[in-house]
Amino acid sequence: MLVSNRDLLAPARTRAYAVGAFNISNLESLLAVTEAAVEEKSPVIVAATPSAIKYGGLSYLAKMVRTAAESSLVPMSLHLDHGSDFEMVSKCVAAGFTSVMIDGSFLTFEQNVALTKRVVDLAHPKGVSVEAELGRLAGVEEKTVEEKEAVLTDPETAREFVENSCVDALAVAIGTSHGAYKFKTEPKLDFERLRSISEKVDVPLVLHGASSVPAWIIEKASRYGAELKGAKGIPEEHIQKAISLGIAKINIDTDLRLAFTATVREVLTNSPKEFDPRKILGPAKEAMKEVVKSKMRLFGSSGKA
Ligand code: PGH
Ligand code: CA
Ligand code: ZN
Repeated sequence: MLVSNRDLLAPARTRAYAVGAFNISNLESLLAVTEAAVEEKSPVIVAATPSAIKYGGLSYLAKMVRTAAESSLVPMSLHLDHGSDFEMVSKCVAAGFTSVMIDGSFLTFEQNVALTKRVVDLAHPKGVSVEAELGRLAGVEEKTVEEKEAVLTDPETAREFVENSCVDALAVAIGTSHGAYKFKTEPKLDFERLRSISEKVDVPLVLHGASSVPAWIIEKASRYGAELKGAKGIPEEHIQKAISLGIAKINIDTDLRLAFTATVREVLTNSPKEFDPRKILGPAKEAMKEVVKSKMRLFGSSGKA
């Protein structure tokens, strides 16, 4: 059965682990996430962005995830990631999503509160939980957010935001960004800011843009022709520290894409006679699954299902 993020995240915050939210857009990525959760006995959040929904179809994705939840016996939620507007959220709630994010990070504080509150009023009576974003992450989203447009989350504003919007979880900006190119120099997160937000806000906090961009995946992809010079992510120690300071949900997309692409390239290079999609996508799914499993161990959610 699908549960809401509220059900998944409440024990995570009090027991100092985090639940991974993994972006899916097709059968292979969903199988990778589901099989990883079953093998790790981990709660899991299956996340779909508006662009994933455009790609896979709302009804296809929602029904596929429902099937995954019915056959897997681990607590799973179906979450709208970076919901763009009220209409998108309404459609997803109607399609059976158990959790939604409304991304008002480009609005003013008042507009963001008002939109989030409107989503909360729609979602809560249906048992659907709501995540909002305060501050603004840089990087690849529906449209790219330039570095100079990024805004870190102010702790006192965060307290006010949660109080006024009645939101269930808050995505914070502390120096991460979306995509494979997070830092030009050394990785740096603002842990003091996170500590202070954590003290003021009692809903679970969410870390977006949390992919580590592992060197070994970049090397493998590059060996088979990928061009990913300068790719850099969040070191795993930073992730653990963030969890200890109150992060209870961690979003991962880029690392799955990289694992998928590196393996597709490897198979196509090493087996030029192969043309069965299952023989190409099957190994790519396995590679994504291994990444998801290692995240669950890193986040401490393994064995918590
Ligand atoms: C994310 C994913 N999705 O909402 O925040 O971030 O690009 O670091 O995987 P990454
Ligand atoms: Ca945003
Ligand atoms: Zn995100």
